[in-house]
Amino acid sequence: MGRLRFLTAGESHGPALGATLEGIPAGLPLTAEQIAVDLARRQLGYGRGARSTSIERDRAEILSGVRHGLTLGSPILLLIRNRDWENWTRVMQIEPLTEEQAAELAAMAEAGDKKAAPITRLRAGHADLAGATKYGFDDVRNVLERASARETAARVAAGAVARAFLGQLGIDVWSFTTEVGGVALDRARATRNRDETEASPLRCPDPEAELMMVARVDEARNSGDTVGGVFEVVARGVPMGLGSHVHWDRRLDAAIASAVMSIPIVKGVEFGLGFEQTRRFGSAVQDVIEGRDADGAWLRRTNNAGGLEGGMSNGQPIVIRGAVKPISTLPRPLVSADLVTGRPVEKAHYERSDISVVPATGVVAEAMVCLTLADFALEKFGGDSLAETLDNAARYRERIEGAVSGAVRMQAGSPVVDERE
Ligand code: EPS
Repeated sequence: MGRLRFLTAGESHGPALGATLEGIPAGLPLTAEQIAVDLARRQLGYGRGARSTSIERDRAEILSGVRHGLTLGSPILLLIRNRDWENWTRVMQIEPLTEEQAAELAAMAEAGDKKAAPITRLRAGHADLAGATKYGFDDVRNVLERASARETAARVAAGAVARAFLGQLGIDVWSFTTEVGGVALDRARATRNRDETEASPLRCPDPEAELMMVARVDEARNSGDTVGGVFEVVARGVPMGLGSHVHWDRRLDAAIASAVMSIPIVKGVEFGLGFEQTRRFGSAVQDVIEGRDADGAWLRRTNNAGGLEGGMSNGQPIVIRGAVKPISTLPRPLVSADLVTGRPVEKAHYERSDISVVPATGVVAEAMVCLTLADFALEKFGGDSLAETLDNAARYRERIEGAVSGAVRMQAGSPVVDERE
Protein backbone atom coordinates (compact mmCIF):
# COMPACT_ATOMS: atom_id res chain seq x y z
CA MET A 1 0.00 0.00 0.00
CA GLY A 2 1.20 3.46 -0.82
CA ARG A 3 -0.92 6.40 0.22
CA LEU A 4 -3.22 4.50 2.55
CA ARG A 5 -1.76 2.10 5.10
CA PHE A 6 -3.39 0.00 7.75
CA LEU A 7 -2.39 -2.47 10.42
CA THR A 8 -4.54 -4.71 12.58
CA ALA A 9 -3.76 -6.16 16.01
CA GLY A 10 -5.49 -8.46 18.46
CA GLU A 11 -5.99 -12.07 19.44
CA SER A 12 -9.34 -13.81 18.99
CA HIS A 13 -9.92 -14.26 22.73
CA GLY A 14 -7.84 -11.30 23.91
CA PRO A 15 -9.32 -8.08 25.29
CA ALA A 16 -9.81 -6.39 21.91
CA LEU A 17 -8.99 -6.08 18.24
CA GLY A 18 -7.55 -2.91 16.83
CA ALA A 19 -6.90 -1.24 13.50
CA THR A 20 -4.81 1.82 12.66
CA LEU A 21 -5.50 3.51 9.37
CA GLU A 22 -3.15 6.17 8.04
CA GLY A 23 -3.64 8.33 4.96
CA ILE A 24 -7.35 9.20 4.96
CA PRO A 25 -7.62 12.91 4.08
CA ALA A 26 -9.00 15.46 6.55
CA GLY A 27 -12.64 16.49 6.44
CA LEU A 28 -14.30 13.13 5.78
CA PRO A 29 -17.53 12.75 7.80
CA LEU A 30 -17.12 9.59 9.91
CA THR A 31 -19.05 8.10 12.81
CA ALA A 32 -18.94 4.81 14.72
CA GLU A 33 -22.49 4.17 13.43
CA GLN A 34 -21.24 3.97 9.84
CA ILE A 35 -18.60 1.40 10.81
CA ALA A 36 -21.14 -0.60 12.83
CA VAL A 37 -23.16 -1.33 9.68
CA ASP A 38 -20.40 -3.41 8.06
CA LEU A 39 -19.35 -5.02 11.34
CA ALA A 40 -22.91 -6.30 11.81
CA ARG A 41 -23.07 -7.56 8.21
CA ARG A 42 -19.87 -9.59 8.76
CA GLN A 43 -21.40 -11.38 11.73
CA LEU A 44 -24.41 -12.63 9.78
CA GLY A 45 -24.96 -15.60 7.49
CA TYR A 46 -26.51 -19.01 7.76
CA GLY A 47 -23.90 -21.43 9.11
CA ARG A 48 -22.17 -19.05 11.52
CA GLY A 49 -21.42 -20.41 14.99
CA ALA A 50 -22.40 -19.26 18.47
CA ARG A 51 -19.50 -16.86 18.85
CA SER A 52 -20.57 -14.54 16.03
CA THR A 53 -24.32 -14.90 16.39
CA SER A 54 -24.81 -14.66 20.14
CA ILE A 55 -21.58 -13.73 21.97
CA GLU A 56 -19.98 -10.87 20.06
CA ARG A 57 -21.85 -7.69 19.07
CA ASP A 58 -19.07 -5.99 17.21
CA ARG A 59 -18.78 -2.26 17.46
CA ALA A 60 -15.71 -0.16 16.78
CA GLU A 61 -14.81 2.75 19.03
CA ILE A 62 -13.01 5.55 17.20
CA LEU A 63 -10.13 6.52 19.50
CA SER A 64 -8.26 8.98 17.33
CA GLY A 65 -8.13 10.78 14.02
CA VAL A 66 -11.67 12.20 14.18
CA ARG A 67 -12.97 15.36 15.81
CA HIS A 68 -16.59 16.51 15.85
CA GLY A 69 -17.48 13.87 13.28
CA LEU A 70 -14.80 14.79 10.74
CA THR A 71 -11.45 13.12 10.08
CA LEU A 72 -8.35 15.14 10.94
CA GLY A 73 -5.92 13.58 8.44
CA SER A 74 -4.13 11.95 11.38
CA PRO A 75 -4.04 8.17 12.00
CA ILE A 76 -7.45 6.71 12.79
CA LEU A 77 -7.33 4.21 15.65
CA LEU A 78 -10.25 1.80 15.94
CA LEU A 79 -10.93 -0.56 18.83
CA ILE A 80 -13.33 -3.51 18.89
CA ARG A 81 -13.66 -5.07 22.33
CA ASN A 82 -14.09 -8.86 22.50
CA ARG A 83 -17.10 -9.60 24.69
CA ASP A 84 -15.88 -13.18 25.09
CA TRP A 85 -12.73 -11.87 26.81
CA GLU A 86 -14.38 -12.09 30.21
CA ASN A 87 -14.31 -15.91 29.85
CA TRP A 88 -10.66 -15.96 28.84
CA THR A 89 -8.96 -13.53 31.23
CA ARG A 90 -6.71 -16.17 32.79
CA VAL A 91 -6.11 -18.25 29.64
CA MET A 92 -5.19 -15.15 27.61
CA GLN A 93 -3.75 -13.04 30.46
CA ILE A 94 -1.30 -10.47 29.18
CA GLU A 95 0.77 -10.11 32.38
CA PRO A 96 3.04 -13.02 33.42
CA LEU A 97 1.19 -15.67 35.48
CA THR A 98 1.98 -15.69 39.20
CA GLU A 99 2.49 -19.12 40.76
CA GLU A 100 -1.03 -18.95 42.12
CA GLN A 101 -2.50 -18.04 38.74
CA ALA A 102 -0.57 -20.83 37.01
CA ALA A 103 -1.95 -23.29 39.56
CA GLU A 104 -5.45 -21.94 38.96
CA LEU A 105 -5.04 -22.50 35.21
CA ALA A 106 -3.73 -26.03 35.77
CA ALA A 107 -6.70 -26.76 38.04
CA MET A 108 -9.10 -25.48 35.34
CA ALA A 109 -7.49 -27.82 32.82
CA GLU A 110 -7.58 -30.69 35.33
CA ALA A 111 -11.31 -30.09 35.84
CA GLY A 112 -11.86 -30.55 32.09
CA ASP A 113 -11.93 -26.91 30.94
CA LYS A 114 -10.47 -27.49 27.48
CA LYS A 115 -9.48 -23.90 26.89
CA ALA A 116 -7.10 -23.96 29.88
CA ALA A 117 -4.94 -26.82 28.55
CA PRO A 118 -2.22 -26.40 25.91
CA ILE A 119 -3.38 -27.39 22.41
CA THR A 120 -1.14 -29.91 20.67
CA ARG A 121 -3.51 -31.93 18.45
CA LEU A 122 -2.92 -30.30 15.09
CA ARG A 123 -5.70 -29.26 12.69
CA ALA A 124 -4.91 -29.90 9.03
CA GLY A 125 -5.63 -26.89 6.84
CA HIS A 126 -5.05 -24.39 9.67
CA ALA A 127 -1.90 -22.47 10.58
CA ASP A 128 -1.27 -24.85 13.51
CA LEU A 129 1.72 -26.90 12.35
CA ALA A 130 3.71 -24.39 10.31
CA GLY A 131 2.94 -21.54 12.76
CA ALA A 132 3.98 -23.46 15.88
CA THR A 133 7.10 -24.83 14.19
CA LYS A 134 8.17 -21.49 12.75
CA TYR A 135 7.69 -19.54 15.99
CA GLY A 136 8.93 -22.32 18.30
CA PHE A 137 5.68 -22.79 20.27
CA ASP A 138 4.58 -25.97 22.01
CA ASP A 139 1.01 -24.68 22.46
CA VAL A 140 -0.92 -24.13 19.22
CA ARG A 141 -3.11 -21.53 20.96
CA ASN A 142 -0.24 -19.07 20.44
CA VAL A 143 -0.87 -19.45 16.70
CA LEU A 144 -4.60 -19.96 16.37
CA GLU A 145 -5.47 -16.85 18.38
CA ARG A 146 -4.09 -14.70 15.60
CA ALA A 147 -4.79 -17.04 12.67
CA SER A 148 -8.47 -16.90 13.69
CA ALA A 149 -11.05 -15.35 11.36
CA ARG A 150 -11.83 -13.02 14.26
CA GLU A 151 -9.04 -10.77 12.99
CA THR A 152 -11.12 -9.97 9.94
CA ALA A 153 -13.46 -7.85 12.13
CA ALA A 154 -10.63 -5.30 12.41
CA ARG A 155 -10.21 -5.30 8.62
CA VAL A 156 -13.92 -4.68 8.16
CA ALA A 157 -13.77 -1.72 10.56
CA ALA A 158 -10.85 -0.22 8.61
CA GLY A 159 -12.62 -1.05 5.34
CA ALA A 160 -15.72 0.84 6.47
CA VAL A 161 -13.62 4.01 6.75
CA ALA A 162 -12.27 3.42 3.23
CA ARG A 163 -15.86 2.84 2.08
CA ALA A 164 -16.92 6.22 3.51
CA PHE A 165 -14.10 7.87 1.58
CA LEU A 166 -14.95 6.04 -1.67
CA GLY A 167 -18.60 7.02 -1.26
CA GLN A 168 -17.52 10.66 -1.61
CA LEU A 169 -16.01 9.75 -4.98
CA GLY A 170 -19.20 8.02 -6.11
CA ILE A 171 -17.66 4.54 -5.78
CA ASP A 172 -19.83 1.74 -4.41
CA VAL A 173 -18.59 -1.72 -3.36
CA TRP A 174 -20.91 -4.62 -2.61
CA SER A 175 -20.82 -8.42 -2.55
CA PHE A 176 -23.15 -11.39 -2.73
CA THR A 177 -22.87 -15.17 -2.52
CA THR A 178 -22.70 -17.08 -5.80
CA GLU A 179 -21.95 -20.60 -4.60
CA VAL A 180 -22.07 -22.71 -1.41
CA GLY A 181 -20.98 -26.35 -1.16
CA GLY A 182 -21.07 -26.83 -4.94
CA VAL A 183 -24.55 -25.26 -5.41
CA ALA A 184 -24.27 -22.23 -7.72
CA LEU A 185 -26.65 -19.33 -8.28
CA ASP A 186 -28.35 -19.08 -11.67
CA ARG A 187 -27.97 -15.49 -12.91
CA ALA A 188 -31.22 -15.70 -14.85
CA ARG A 189 -33.05 -16.50 -11.60
CA ALA A 190 -31.29 -13.83 -9.52
CA THR A 191 -34.42 -11.75 -9.00
CA ARG A 192 -33.74 -10.31 -5.55
CA ASN A 193 -32.77 -6.66 -5.31
CA ARG A 194 -29.97 -5.51 -3.06
CA ASP A 195 -32.06 -4.98 0.07
CA GLU A 196 -33.75 -8.36 -0.31
CA THR A 197 -30.39 -10.02 -0.87
CA GLU A 198 -28.92 -8.33 2.22
CA ALA A 199 -31.82 -9.65 4.31
CA SER A 200 -31.56 -13.24 3.01
CA PRO A 201 -29.84 -16.02 4.99
CA LEU A 202 -26.83 -16.36 2.68
CA ARG A 203 -26.90 -12.96 0.94
CA CYS A 204 -27.71 -14.69 -2.33
CA PRO A 205 -29.81 -12.95 -5.03
CA ASP A 206 -31.21 -16.28 -6.35
CA PRO A 207 -33.84 -17.50 -3.85
CA GLU A 208 -34.11 -20.99 -5.36
CA ALA A 209 -30.39 -21.67 -5.31
CA GLU A 210 -30.21 -20.28 -1.78
CA LEU A 211 -32.64 -22.91 -0.53
CA MET A 212 -30.33 -25.62 -1.86
CA MET A 213 -27.28 -23.83 -0.40
CA VAL A 214 -28.94 -23.75 3.03
CA ALA A 215 -29.59 -27.49 2.68
CA ARG A 216 -25.88 -28.03 1.97
CA VAL A 217 -24.96 -26.14 5.15
CA ASP A 218 -27.45 -28.29 7.10
CA GLU A 219 -25.99 -31.41 5.55
CA ALA A 220 -22.51 -30.36 6.68
CA ARG A 221 -23.74 -29.48 10.17
CA ASN A 222 -25.51 -32.83 10.55
CA SER A 223 -22.40 -34.75 9.60
CA GLY A 224 -19.98 -32.67 11.70
CA ASP A 225 -18.47 -31.16 8.57
CA THR A 226 -17.95 -27.72 6.96
CA VAL A 227 -18.55 -26.22 3.48
CA GLY A 228 -17.02 -23.46 1.39
CA GLY A 229 -18.21 -21.55 -1.65
CA VAL A 230 -17.73 -18.48 -3.80
CA PHE A 231 -18.57 -14.78 -3.31
CA GLU A 232 -18.62 -11.97 -5.85
CA VAL A 233 -17.60 -8.39 -5.12
CA VAL A 234 -18.66 -5.65 -7.54
CA ALA A 235 -17.22 -2.14 -7.42
CA ARG A 236 -19.22 0.45 -9.37
CA GLY A 237 -18.34 4.02 -10.22
CA VAL A 238 -14.57 3.44 -10.31
CA PRO A 239 -13.20 5.97 -12.80
CA MET A 240 -11.08 4.78 -15.69
CA GLY A 241 -7.35 4.87 -14.95
CA LEU A 242 -6.73 3.70 -11.37
CA GLY A 243 -3.58 1.56 -11.33
CA SER A 244 -1.07 1.42 -14.16
CA HIS A 245 0.31 -0.77 -16.93
CA VAL A 246 3.84 0.62 -16.50
CA HIS A 247 5.12 -1.51 -13.62
CA TRP A 248 4.13 -4.78 -11.92
CA ASP A 249 3.55 -3.33 -8.48
CA ARG A 250 1.35 -0.52 -9.77
CA ARG A 251 -1.24 -2.84 -11.30
CA LEU A 252 -4.66 -2.53 -9.68
CA ASP A 253 -5.68 -6.11 -10.56
CA ALA A 254 -2.59 -7.51 -8.82
CA ALA A 255 -3.20 -5.38 -5.73
CA ILE A 256 -6.86 -6.40 -5.48
CA ALA A 257 -5.99 -10.08 -5.99
CA SER A 258 -3.35 -9.88 -3.27
CA ALA A 259 -5.68 -8.06 -0.85
CA VAL A 260 -8.49 -10.59 -1.35
CA MET A 261 -6.12 -13.58 -1.20
CA SER A 262 -4.84 -12.28 2.14
CA ILE A 263 -8.16 -13.24 3.74
CA PRO A 264 -7.21 -16.49 5.48
CA ILE A 265 -9.97 -18.69 4.05
CA VAL A 266 -9.71 -17.45 0.44
CA LYS A 267 -7.93 -19.86 -1.91
CA GLY A 268 -8.48 -18.27 -5.30
CA VAL A 269 -9.41 -14.97 -6.95
CA GLU A 270 -10.69 -14.30 -10.47
CA PHE A 271 -11.88 -11.21 -12.32
CA GLY A 272 -14.83 -10.99 -14.68
CA LEU A 273 -15.02 -14.13 -16.77
CA GLY A 274 -11.97 -15.43 -14.91
CA PHE A 275 -10.72 -18.94 -15.69
CA GLU A 276 -13.64 -19.44 -18.10
CA GLN A 277 -11.71 -17.22 -20.58
CA THR A 278 -9.18 -20.01 -21.07
CA ARG A 279 -11.85 -22.22 -22.62
CA ARG A 280 -13.02 -19.73 -25.27
CA PHE A 281 -11.61 -18.21 -28.44
CA GLY A 282 -10.38 -14.65 -28.10
CA SER A 283 -13.27 -13.34 -30.20
CA ALA A 284 -15.69 -14.64 -27.56
CA VAL A 285 -13.77 -13.08 -24.68
CA GLN A 286 -12.70 -9.49 -25.51
CA ASP A 287 -15.14 -6.72 -24.58
CA VAL A 288 -15.89 -4.96 -27.87
CA ILE A 289 -15.53 -1.16 -27.61
CA GLU A 290 -18.63 0.40 -29.17
CA GLY A 291 -17.74 4.08 -28.99
CA ARG A 292 -18.93 6.85 -26.66
CA ASP A 293 -22.43 7.80 -25.63
CA ALA A 294 -23.81 11.35 -25.49
CA ASP A 295 -22.27 11.87 -22.03
CA GLY A 296 -18.85 10.82 -23.23
CA ALA A 297 -18.94 7.41 -21.56
CA TRP A 298 -17.22 4.58 -23.41
CA LEU A 299 -19.60 1.74 -24.17
CA ARG A 300 -18.70 -1.96 -24.09
CA ARG A 301 -20.69 -4.89 -25.40
CA THR A 302 -19.65 -7.08 -22.45
CA ASN A 303 -17.60 -6.86 -19.26
CA ASN A 304 -15.69 -10.13 -19.39
CA ALA A 305 -12.51 -8.38 -18.23
CA GLY A 306 -14.27 -7.47 -14.99
CA GLY A 307 -13.46 -3.77 -15.29
CA LEU A 308 -9.68 -4.23 -15.44
CA GLU A 309 -7.46 -4.02 -18.52
CA GLY A 310 -3.69 -3.56 -18.53
CA GLY A 311 -3.67 -3.43 -14.74
CA MET A 312 -5.99 -0.39 -14.77
CA SER A 313 -9.64 0.21 -14.10
CA ASN A 314 -11.40 0.74 -17.45
CA GLY A 315 -14.56 2.42 -16.16
CA GLN A 316 -16.69 -0.75 -16.22
CA PRO A 317 -17.80 -2.33 -12.93
CA ILE A 318 -14.90 -4.20 -11.30
CA VAL A 319 -16.03 -7.80 -10.76
CA ILE A 320 -14.03 -10.02 -8.40
CA ARG A 321 -14.86 -13.56 -7.29
CA GLY A 322 -13.18 -15.30 -4.38
CA ALA A 323 -13.01 -19.04 -3.63
CA VAL A 324 -13.73 -19.82 0.04
CA LYS A 325 -12.41 -23.17 1.21
CA PRO A 326 -14.37 -25.18 3.81
CA ILE A 327 -13.39 -24.12 7.37
CA SER A 328 -10.54 -26.30 8.62
CA THR A 329 -11.81 -26.70 12.20
CA LEU A 330 -14.14 -29.68 11.80
CA PRO A 331 -16.84 -30.43 14.40
CA ARG A 332 -16.14 -34.11 13.65
CA PRO A 333 -12.35 -33.84 13.67
CA LEU A 334 -10.09 -35.74 11.30
CA VAL A 335 -7.35 -38.02 12.59
CA SER A 336 -4.17 -36.09 13.14
CA ALA A 337 -0.85 -35.99 14.98
CA ASP A 338 0.46 -34.39 18.16
CA LEU A 339 2.76 -31.37 17.87
CA VAL A 340 4.94 -32.36 20.83
CA THR A 341 5.18 -36.17 20.51
CA GLY A 342 4.89 -36.30 16.71
CA ARG A 343 2.68 -39.36 17.16
CA PRO A 344 -0.69 -39.95 15.50
CA VAL A 345 -3.80 -38.99 17.50
CA GLU A 346 -7.39 -40.03 16.94
CA LYS A 347 -8.83 -36.54 16.68
CA ALA A 348 -7.56 -33.09 15.80
CA HIS A 349 -8.38 -30.20 18.16
CA TYR A 350 -11.94 -28.83 18.24
CA GLU A 351 -13.39 -26.02 20.35
CA ARG A 352 -16.29 -24.35 18.54
CA SER A 353 -16.53 -23.25 14.96
CA ASP A 354 -18.69 -21.97 12.17
CA ILE A 355 -19.99 -24.40 9.51
CA SER A 356 -19.84 -21.93 6.63
CA VAL A 357 -18.74 -18.30 6.29
CA VAL A 358 -19.19 -17.48 2.60
CA PRO A 359 -21.41 -14.36 3.01
CA ALA A 360 -19.19 -13.07 5.84
CA THR A 361 -16.08 -13.58 3.71
CA GLY A 362 -17.77 -11.53 1.00
CA VAL A 363 -18.11 -8.65 3.49
CA VAL A 364 -14.42 -9.00 4.47
CA ALA A 365 -13.50 -8.99 0.77
CA GLU A 366 -15.54 -5.79 0.28
CA ALA A 367 -13.39 -4.24 3.02
CA MET A 368 -10.14 -5.36 1.37
CA VAL A 369 -11.34 -4.08 -2.01
CA CYS A 370 -12.41 -0.74 -0.46
CA LEU A 371 -9.01 -0.32 1.21
CA THR A 372 -7.21 -1.12 -2.06
CA LEU A 373 -9.38 1.17 -4.19
CA ALA A 374 -9.04 3.98 -1.65
CA ASP A 375 -5.26 3.58 -1.78
CA PHE A 376 -5.21 3.72 -5.59
CA ALA A 377 -7.69 6.63 -5.67
CA LEU A 378 -5.39 8.54 -3.31
CA GLU A 379 -2.41 7.71 -5.49
CA LYS A 380 -4.27 9.09 -8.52
CA PHE A 381 -5.94 12.13 -6.94
CA GLY A 382 -3.86 12.88 -3.83
CA GLY A 383 -5.05 15.59 -1.46
CA ASP A 384 -4.59 16.31 2.23
CA SER A 385 -8.20 17.35 2.64
CA LEU A 386 -11.27 15.67 1.20
CA ALA A 387 -12.12 18.90 -0.64
CA GLU A 388 -8.75 18.80 -2.37
CA THR A 389 -9.14 15.12 -3.33
CA LEU A 390 -12.65 15.67 -4.69
CA ASP A 391 -11.50 18.72 -6.62
CA ASN A 392 -8.67 16.77 -8.23
CA ALA A 393 -11.00 13.86 -9.04
CA ALA A 394 -13.60 16.19 -10.57
CA ARG A 395 -10.96 17.87 -12.72
CA TYR A 396 -9.70 14.49 -13.92
CA ARG A 397 -13.21 13.30 -14.73
CA GLU A 398 -13.80 16.51 -16.65
CA ARG A 399 -10.59 15.97 -18.55
CA ILE A 400 -11.58 12.48 -19.62
CA GLU A 401 -14.97 13.96 -20.47
CA GLY A 402 -17.31 13.38 -17.64
CA ALA A 403 -16.56 9.92 -18.38
CA VAL A 404 -17.27 6.68 -17.89
CA SER A 405 -18.99 5.14 -14.99
CA GLY A 406 -18.91 8.39 -13.01
CA ALA A 407 -21.73 8.33 -10.56
CA VAL A 408 -23.33 5.05 -11.62
CA ARG A 409 -24.90 3.76 -8.43
CA MET A 410 -26.92 0.70 -7.67
CA GLN A 411 -30.56 1.64 -7.26
CA ALA A 412 -32.41 -0.15 -4.47
CA GLY A 413 -35.05 -2.18 -6.27
CA SER A 414 -33.02 -3.05 -9.34
CA PRO A 415 -31.73 -6.60 -9.85
CA VAL A 416 -28.22 -6.98 -8.44
CA VAL A 417 -26.84 -9.26 -11.10
CA ASP A 418 -26.05 -7.50 -14.32
CA GLU A 419 -25.98 -9.97 -17.21
CA ARG A 420 -23.03 -8.07 -18.65
CA GLU A 421 -20.90 -8.72 -15.59
C1 EPS B 1 -12.75 -19.18 14.65
C2 EPS B 1 -13.48 -19.91 15.56
C3 EPS B 1 -14.70 -19.35 16.17
C4 EPS B 1 -15.31 -18.33 15.23
C5 EPS B 1 -14.26 -17.27 14.98
C6 EPS B 1 -13.17 -17.86 14.16
O1 EPS B 1 -14.39 -18.64 17.34
P1 EPS B 1 -14.42 -19.32 18.76
O2 EPS B 1 -13.32 -20.33 18.75
O3 EPS B 1 -14.22 -18.23 19.77
O4 EPS B 1 -15.78 -19.94 18.87
O5 EPS B 1 -16.51 -17.82 15.73
O6 EPS B 1 -14.78 -16.18 14.31
C7 EPS B 1 -15.17 -15.10 15.03
C8 EPS B 1 -15.27 -15.05 16.35
C9 EPS B 1 -15.49 -13.97 14.21
O7 EPS B 1 -15.86 -12.91 14.75
O8 EPS B 1 -15.37 -14.11 12.98
C10 EPS B 1 -11.49 -19.71 14.13
O9 EPS B 1 -11.02 -20.76 14.61
O10 EPS B 1 -10.91 -19.11 13.20
